[in-house]
This record gives sequence, C-alpha cells and structure tokens, in this order.
Amino acid sequence: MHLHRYEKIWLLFGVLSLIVFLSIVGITAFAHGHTPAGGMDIIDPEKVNETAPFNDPGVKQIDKDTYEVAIVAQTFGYNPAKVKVPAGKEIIFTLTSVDVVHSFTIEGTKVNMMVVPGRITHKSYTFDKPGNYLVICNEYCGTGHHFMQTEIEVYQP
Ligand SMILES: [Cu+2]
Repeated sequence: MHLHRYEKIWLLFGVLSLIVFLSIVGITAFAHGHTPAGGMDIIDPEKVNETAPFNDPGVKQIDKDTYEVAIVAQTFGYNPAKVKVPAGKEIIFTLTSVDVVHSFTIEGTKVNMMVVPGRITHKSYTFDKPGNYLVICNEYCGTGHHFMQTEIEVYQP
C-alpha cells in the first residue's frame, strides 16, 4: 500500500498528539496523587457491623468544626435512617454497603457518592443553609430501589 507523504505526516502528527496528551494526563494524575473518587479504603462486607465506624453508625463530632457521619447502605435504606448535622461545619460522610452497589446522593448539593460493597467511600461537605435535605439512591439496586431514600436535617448551631 502506498501512503502519500502528507498522509504519513498527518498520521505521525495524530499518533504523537495522542502520546503527548495521554502522557500529560498520566503524569499529572500521578503527580497529584489521584485515587479513585472517594478513596481506596476496603472493608469486609460481611463484617461491616463489627468494623468501626460502622459498628456504631451515626454522627460523631471529631473536633470543633468537623463531624463524621458513618452510614451503612443496604437494600432498601440507610442506617441510621435519620441524620442531624449542623450547618456551616465540615461533615465527612463515610459510607459502605453490605449487599449491592448503592449511591448516596444529596439532592441540590455536589454530594453524589457511589457506595460499593467492600469499599469505604468518603466525601466531605459543608451545608451552608439549614433545612431538610433529601437523600436518594441513584444506583438501581433491586425491586425496592425507588423506596431507598432518607433525609438529612441540617440545623443552625
Ligand atoms: Cu440502593
């Protein structure tokens, strides 16, 4: 097969651009220490109820301005069912699943976590305004998926 000189140059340009762009993405990802969204912590999904912090799920104050909320997702709900956190403080959501893939999506915020069995997912968020926030599961997890929701009550401290 005969390739015209310009075709060869154009092909070389395409391949070189691809190498340059993929190298930039790869090198910056390593340099910034990027990991899968939510972290890489693992947990035995059969021992969730015995493993901290999920052995005692709920809200815990870590320091003056930081709270951790440990939540276990399961078909078709979240444990604990009701969460109360203060506005204006950093809330670290820590989740895992005991069965299938769920999500923890707080409507009207940037919190949209995938909750995978065997993994612990973290997401930090600060609620600016008090109120009730709807939490839904947006990963189809079974016949009761559409019932899988809860509410977060954000109060003015
Ligand atoms: Cu679900």
